[in-house]
Amino acid sequence: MTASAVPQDLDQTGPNGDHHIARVDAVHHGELAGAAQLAEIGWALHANGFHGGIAQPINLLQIMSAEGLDRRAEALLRLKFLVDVTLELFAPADTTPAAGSERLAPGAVLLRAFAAPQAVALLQDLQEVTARSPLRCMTTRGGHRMSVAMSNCGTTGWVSDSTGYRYDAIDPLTAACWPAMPARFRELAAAAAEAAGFRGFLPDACLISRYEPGARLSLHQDKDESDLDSPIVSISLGLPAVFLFGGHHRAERPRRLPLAHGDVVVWGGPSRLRFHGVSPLGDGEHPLLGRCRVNLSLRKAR
Ligand code: MD3
Ligand code: FE
Repeated sequence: MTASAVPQDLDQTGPNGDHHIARVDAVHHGELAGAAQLAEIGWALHANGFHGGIAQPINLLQIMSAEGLDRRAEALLRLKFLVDVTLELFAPADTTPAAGSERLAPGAVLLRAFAAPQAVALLQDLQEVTARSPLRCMTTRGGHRMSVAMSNCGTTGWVSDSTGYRYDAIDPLTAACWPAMPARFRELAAAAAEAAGFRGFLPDACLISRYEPGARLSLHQDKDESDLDSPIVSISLGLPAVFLFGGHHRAERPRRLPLAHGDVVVWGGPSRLRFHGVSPLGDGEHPLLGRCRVNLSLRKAR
């Protein structure tokens, strides 16, 4: 990468598909809005609150303060490098577009890497959401503390406490409404649903789940939503997990399905009420998220 290539790179949509577009897009935000946005992207890359990631915000803040805004091109170059290196670590060099789709069962479709090109932008959005409604481990009806930390965005959110599960417009932690659902979440979910054959999916709730090594989700059904005709769209980011895809009875042995960064699964139709869960997360280090996996599950709850 050469310094002179930077401004052009920033303004162009390159030839190599979605992956490149994502890079340009991520940097473009910074170019448009200057220092504050650059720092924000740094935070998104670092994914503050998700622990680790190689692009530490301190790097960007140092760049900004040491070199000042007159050195913005230089700062952007270095930011672009961070983004490139980060993405390259998990994206195979040439590919991403039109990630293949795989039908898992009637109504259940796996879209490999469907969200990968937008991962950085999704994490930026997520950062804003969790700044207002932080991730927290909820309590189950049985009084157990969940190993997965959760939050929500949208007009309603899934909550669990010792009295049981429900959807609620109010975050019990902040006593305020859940943050609005970022348009990008809604649009990506609608596009994934459409790709899986579900037209006009309009989610009103997004459950955000953070898994750290050892965290797991035992087999369960999602049936608190009043609209069971709509699918649930699930976006996986960060460390890979083994998803347990069961049947219509708890006793049925689940199929083990590895889900990686950027994978999107649409669960609808006859698969909507299947039992499912997540095996204990294995340890590892993801370039964007560090030692964790984040799942966004978009629902029509009302
Ligand atoms: C499969 N989360 O939060 S994605 C959950 O990967 C949850 O974090 C999992 O299950 C995760 O409730 C799975 C969402 C999901 C939702 C509904 C389903 C998967 C589903 C319904 C049927 C089959
Ligand atoms: Fe679930």
